[in-house]
Amino acid sequence: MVQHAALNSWVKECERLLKPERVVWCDGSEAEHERMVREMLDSKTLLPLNPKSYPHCYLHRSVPNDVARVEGCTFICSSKKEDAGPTNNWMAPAEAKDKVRPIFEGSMRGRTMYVVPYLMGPAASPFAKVGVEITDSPYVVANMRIMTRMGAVALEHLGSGGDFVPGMHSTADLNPDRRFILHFPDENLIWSVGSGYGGNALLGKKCFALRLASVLARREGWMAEHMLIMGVEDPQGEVTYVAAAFPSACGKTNLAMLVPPASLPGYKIWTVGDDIAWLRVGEDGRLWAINPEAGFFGVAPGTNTHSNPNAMRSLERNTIFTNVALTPSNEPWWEGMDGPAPPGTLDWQGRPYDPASGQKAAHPNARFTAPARQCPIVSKHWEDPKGVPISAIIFGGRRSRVGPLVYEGFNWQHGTFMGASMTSETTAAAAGAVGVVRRDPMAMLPFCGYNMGDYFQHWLDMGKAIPRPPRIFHVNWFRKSAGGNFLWPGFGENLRVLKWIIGRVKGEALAVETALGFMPTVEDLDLEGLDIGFAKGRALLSVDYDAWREEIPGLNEFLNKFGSKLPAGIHDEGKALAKRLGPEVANWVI
Ligand code: OXD
Ligand code: MN
Repeated sequence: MVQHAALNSWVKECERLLKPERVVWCDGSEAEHERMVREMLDSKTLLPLNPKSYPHCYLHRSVPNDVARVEGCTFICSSKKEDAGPTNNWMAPAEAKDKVRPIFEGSMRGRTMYVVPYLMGPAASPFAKVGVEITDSPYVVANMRIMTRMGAVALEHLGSGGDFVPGMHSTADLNPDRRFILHFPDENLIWSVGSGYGGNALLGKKCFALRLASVLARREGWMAEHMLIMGVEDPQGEVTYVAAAFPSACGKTNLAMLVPPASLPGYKIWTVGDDIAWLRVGEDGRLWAINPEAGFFGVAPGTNTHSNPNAMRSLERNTIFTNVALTPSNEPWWEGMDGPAPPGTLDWQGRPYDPASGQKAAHPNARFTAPARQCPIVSKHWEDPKGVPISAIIFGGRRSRVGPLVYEGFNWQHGTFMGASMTSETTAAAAGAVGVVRRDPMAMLPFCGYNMGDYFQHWLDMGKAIPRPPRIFHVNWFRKSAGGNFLWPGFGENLRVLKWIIGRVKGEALAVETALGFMPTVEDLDLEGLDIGFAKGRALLSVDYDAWREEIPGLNEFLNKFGSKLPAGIHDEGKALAKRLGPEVANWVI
């Protein structure tokens, strides 16, 4: 019990419905954490990892059907269907509650109900917001302790009458047919049942900091975005901050922790966040960003000392690994880690792993949950109450053919159109087919809590409300040659693209005007020391007119879904793009 009547009465109400054996209020302390870890080790919810090489690290194996976000079971329960829009699943609030309440009913019998107060945003920030999650999963509590500021600090922030976002979570019977992730934007309420997976069960992350926060942000004139935040320090010591939106598992964590290549001496990168940004107009007229999270919930496969040495160092202690493989020396292992799996490795389900089987040892969406403060290059401003000023917004996707390496929007409205038309190949972060091309505006398709037509309008409105707006860019690290090889080396070399972007922001870098936007020529990019000949450079930095003409009808069809909600500004930009691509595609039909 705390000194907050509304919180106490909601907790009581949950207790009556869920019927737990006991209720535990989490204070976030070390002692509480140690006690819960001991209990989880006893129940095999956690397995210990090698205490020498991975101190205070644990492995969790989830049930095989519960390994990713489930977009098909995720609903926006606004009172009007129109407010959820054509890209969200919708249920009327009363219907949703009637349908899902029976699944919650008595689901915590014999279990402990944890009450987890948490803070999204740095404790000293006026922009931080309080959530309270009720859960029967000690694994969720341990993850929330890394991903948010949890326990006493949140209750202090809340005081006796502050606002909080209530979130009721129960793993229930983990039955995928009885799995629902419900958002009630009118009440600022979350219900999640039947899954223990991060994006479905750590309610502070996608449910609160994106889906509900995006609704709040629109109402209050700010932005909640699926963006990393990073500082790029040039050899003169000047730091420029950028925010970048890429779809899930498309390299946000790697970019946020980039290691500058030796051929660009004097550059340093500072990580502020790797997944979510809350952005507001500052007193100086610039857009300022905070990272509402306190940890990284990163994709393990593909992470290694070459692709992301800073992530590797962030996760070597106090980290929870989920669905990775386990070596005989009790160390985590995944595909794309340094070196092959040692003989005797167990796969993510605890079965002996046979590399000849063609199966993966780690699940493709295996994760690490690591405290942000452990990142060797964490920015000294990562907990700055006012955030960091953003000079550039970068959209990106995974496209083998269509997207050039980088281009810049002509202005905010065109940049908003670039975000609205973002398209990417799907990854294992969500259940379903991998590698399928889908529209994913601003990388927010699964995370926007309201009609995306209104969301595009909100972006356009924000453009008018920011006196000194960031410039908007689009990147694609994944373009392939006709032979199917990646044209761009990626990883640390992406700094070359950031260097051009920052040069543009400062009015120093050159560009040519193309149908898509301003683009560097091969000479405008610093490619010193890279084995990229003129032909490859041209392939990376050209507009594939045929591919773009093919793109237009699908884009048209997607944007048409928003009907009268599609802002005129987006429609106009589509029409202008079609015109620039040539008379063959001038049939922009919205
Ligand atoms: C994530 C996701 O986990 O986007 O960040 O799925
Ligand atoms: Mn994400």
